[in-house]
Parts: sequence; C-alpha cells; structure tokens
Amino acid sequence: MKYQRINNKLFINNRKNLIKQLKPNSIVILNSNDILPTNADGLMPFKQNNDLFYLTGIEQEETILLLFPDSPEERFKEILFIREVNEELILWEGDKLTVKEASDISGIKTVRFLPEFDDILNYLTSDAEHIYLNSNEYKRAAVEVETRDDRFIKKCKAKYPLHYYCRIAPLIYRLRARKSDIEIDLMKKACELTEKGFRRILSFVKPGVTETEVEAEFIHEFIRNNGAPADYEPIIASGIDSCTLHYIKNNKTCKDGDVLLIDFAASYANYNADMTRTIPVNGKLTARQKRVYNAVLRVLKETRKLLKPGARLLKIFEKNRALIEKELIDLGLLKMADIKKQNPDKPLSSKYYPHNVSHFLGLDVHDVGYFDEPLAPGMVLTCEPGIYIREEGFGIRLENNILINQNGNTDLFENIPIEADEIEDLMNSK
Ligand SMILES: [Mn+2]
Repeated sequence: MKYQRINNKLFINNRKNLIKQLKPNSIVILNSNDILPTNADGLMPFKQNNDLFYLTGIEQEETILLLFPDSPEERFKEILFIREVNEELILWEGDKLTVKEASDISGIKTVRFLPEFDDILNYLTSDAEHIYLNSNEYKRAAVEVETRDDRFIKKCKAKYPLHYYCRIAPLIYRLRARKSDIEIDLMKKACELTEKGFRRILSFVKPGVTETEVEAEFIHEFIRNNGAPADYEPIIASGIDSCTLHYIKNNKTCKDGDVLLIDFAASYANYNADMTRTIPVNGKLTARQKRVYNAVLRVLKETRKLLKPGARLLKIFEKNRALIEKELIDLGLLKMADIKKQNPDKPLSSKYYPHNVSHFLGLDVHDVGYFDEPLAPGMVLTCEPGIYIREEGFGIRLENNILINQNGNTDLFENIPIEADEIEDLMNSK
C-alpha cells in the first residue's frame, strides 16, 4: 500500500458498532476475496473484500476475521487469522504481514496463523448460538463466481448444521453507508487528488491530444500522490462518444469543436472519489454546447439542495427528473404537451437522460446503502445529472461528491472548477 497507515481507531470503532447489533452469543466470520486467475499461471491484481477491510484494515489475501464478543475467554472475542509466512514465500512475494503488523493495523490483539482456524472455530462454536456470515447482497450485483465467503458458508453449514445462521451484510451495509470522520478525511484526500488530476489536464487538452494521453495524465497525478485510479474503468469520451454512458475505449484523437466528457477520479486508501466533467477540446464551448452545459449545471445545483438528512433517494430521483424535463423543454428537445401524456414508467426524458442522478460512494464506487431509507449525516453521494444529444453529436455530464451533514450537505468538490467560464479561463491561460 502506498497510503499513510490509517488510524486503527477506525477499524476498532467499526467492529464496536457492528457488535452492538448482533444477537446474543453470536460468532461473526468474514473472509477476504480470492486472488482470481487469468491464464496459465497468471493472476489478477488482488482486491480486498471491502467489508473485511472496513472491519480490519487488512489488505492481505487469505485473511479471516472472527468475532465472538460474548466469548467467556477475553482472547477469543476478536481473532484475526493471517497467512503463515515461510522463506520461500518471502523470496517470491516479499514481505507478508507479521503478527505485530497485522495487530497494529487492525487493533486486534489476538492474531493467529490460518492453520489454527478450524480448531479454534470448533472450540468456540459450542458456546455460540448464532453464526453471522457474509455474502454480496448489493441489489444490482451480478456475480457468477463463487467467493471465499460463499465456499465458507457451505463448509460451515455442513459442519455446524444446528446453529442459527444470520446475514451480516445488512448490518455492515448500514454502517458503511454513514462515514466517520476518519473516513471522510480519506475521501477528502481522494477528492484532492482528483482535483490535481483535473487541473493538470485542463492545461493539457487541446485539439490533437488523444483520449489515451488524457487518461495517462490523470493516472500520473494520482499515483505520484500515493493514490490510485478510483475503482472503475475511466471514461474519456470525446465527440459523439460523450453520449455513450460507459465508453471506455479511450483511444481517439480529440478534435477541434468537440466536447470531452471525463468520468475519472482518484481513490485514496481504498476510498473512492467519482468525478465527471465535460470540457471543450479547444478551450471554448459553442453557444449550443454552453446552453446545454448550463442547463446540466443548474440541475446539479438544484438537485444538490435536495440531498439532506431525512430525504429519500427514490423521491429525489423523481424531483431530479422533473428538473431535467424542464431544461429539455427549454432546449427545444421535448414538448410539455408530450410529457403530460407520457407513460410514467418510460419518461420521454430518458432518451436524453437515461440514468439516475445519484449513488452512494465510499469503499465501493457504487457503495452499499439503501435507496429507500432516509439519508443521514455521514453519507456520501454523487450528484451527476447529464443531457446527451446524440443527434447533435455531444453529451454533457457533471458529477460532484456530496457529504450529508446535520444541516444539509457539504460539496466535497467545492474546489474543483465546474463553472463553464472558469474552465474556459483555465484552459486558455496555459
Ligand atoms: Mn458516479
């Protein structure tokens, strides 16, 4: 890891908050992600399971967390299991975590090596009533591979069939949705790196540069500042491809007169920012591009006001669509009379605005959280309206990251230029 070690109070508090919600006499077991294969003896880069990271801070593969807060033995209330190192492993893979390092990172006093796991679990289960296990319960997840947690669920249920099994995911998701101060600082750092990347490319983009070069400029800035690209495929889409929501080829030359839609951001210590900006390749929006730009910006500002404690995202989506409809009428793209007759399940505006305005943000880019529950302080959400006009060859999306607080919200992107004039000035002052 390249980031500064995180204060382990974060993980200690996260476990404390989780434990409060367990039924009496419960064991919790979470597994890390697998390292997935590519071809031959190749492997994909390792990405820790975010729930496990949230509770331990450990980024090493084959890690297991076991919590048993009601254990009669103090040393077994929290146990972290890590890989046992040997000389050959160190020769090939370098340092793995020592017991002391794992304990310092996580704040867990009892750290054991993996080969002890089965016996310790066996010893503890006779005192336990409930076993909480983890699975990916994100609504839109489409996972075909079996995870380490999935395999463990089968193994555990086969071995201990008479315990009561419970889902840990809903408890962790509600905790993860509300960020603590330490997490907010990490997210602010991700926003800061994103700003650096954006300012760098503002003085770089001109007709003739390639989308690939723009992507590389961002990554250079993120990595040299100890961050990384956020956990999604960057979208660097010039011209007509600004209308393709998930364009990821990023391989064209940017042309005079085109817009460049950039949906790319940094992560820091696994916490993601998520930014979209749309800029003129030649440093000056055409009159029509600017009209659409300002329409999207107005919708962003109006929708941002709705992100406050107690509000519900599903309701905000409806109000946001009404704001977009008004702008689409003013831009001459839709007629009020047609909107009045529209099928509410298939609003006409979806031709120009086929997505929703917001998602939770955090360790996952589409972070865990519940769209139908009231927003609360500590939640971080995106605000990302867009208008895509394929017949005119361009689309505009703008996306900021918003922290809900007691009184309303704070825009974590307040330092990232968004006004059309400011962006044009910065692009022309190289
Ligand atoms: Mn987003």
